[in-house]
Amino acid sequence: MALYPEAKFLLSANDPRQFPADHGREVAFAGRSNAGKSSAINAILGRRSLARTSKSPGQTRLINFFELTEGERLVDLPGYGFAKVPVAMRQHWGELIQRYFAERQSLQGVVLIIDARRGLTDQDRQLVDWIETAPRAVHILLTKEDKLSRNEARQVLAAATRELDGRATVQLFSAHSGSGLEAARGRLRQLLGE
Ligand SMILES: Nc1nc2c(ncn2[C@@H]2O[C@H](COP(=O)(O)OP(=O)(O)OP(=O)(O)O)[C@@H](O)[C@H]2O)c(=O)[nH]1
Ligand SMILES: [Mg+2]
Repeated sequence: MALYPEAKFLLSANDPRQFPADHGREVAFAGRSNAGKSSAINAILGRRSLARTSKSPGQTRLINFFELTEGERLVDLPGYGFAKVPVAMRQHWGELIQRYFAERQSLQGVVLIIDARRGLTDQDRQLVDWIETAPRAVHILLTKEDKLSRNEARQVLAAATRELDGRATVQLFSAHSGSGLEAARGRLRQLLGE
């Protein structure tokens, strides 16, 4: 059975005034453009296409809120680091995400999606700093593990664990093969305080 069988799309926001009421608990999914955020959300919720995925980067342009149960939400943030996006739009996204992290009281934790083939980038490090403007948990999914050999996967995990040095929990994941899925589900429930 799906983890949250009643999960449904709530609204898209382009401006903090459009955010749903800041009550209850929510967990946000963040990461570079095309890293696999929307795919991870669908895999974790066991729903084929609740969050929209795409082969071309920069598809999630708004902050998308999903309701899991009453008072529990999951948030799909727009990806960063996509060079082809006009500067003004990139700035707008940056400000939107930064304000979201700075102001959102109901935000319990962030699942940071990182393409395991790239590892952590400077923008990912910057994001961890923004998230930590309030005391919040960060859980990292090193995704697309299916694209790596076992040995490569082990090395990426070791390097990320070493670098993060306790600031975040980290695991390997694949939305396609389902590896790491149960661990990610367990961590999501923890972050939501269940
Ligand atoms: N091999 C593999 N491909 C994946 C995996 N997860 C996502 N992808 C692919 O990566 C591409 C981007 O996935 P999305 O989930 O749309 O990525 P996103 O981070 O939401 O992208 P934006 O919304 O554009 O920022 C798609 O072509 C997916 O099929 C995975 O675990 N393994
Ligand atoms: Mg997306």
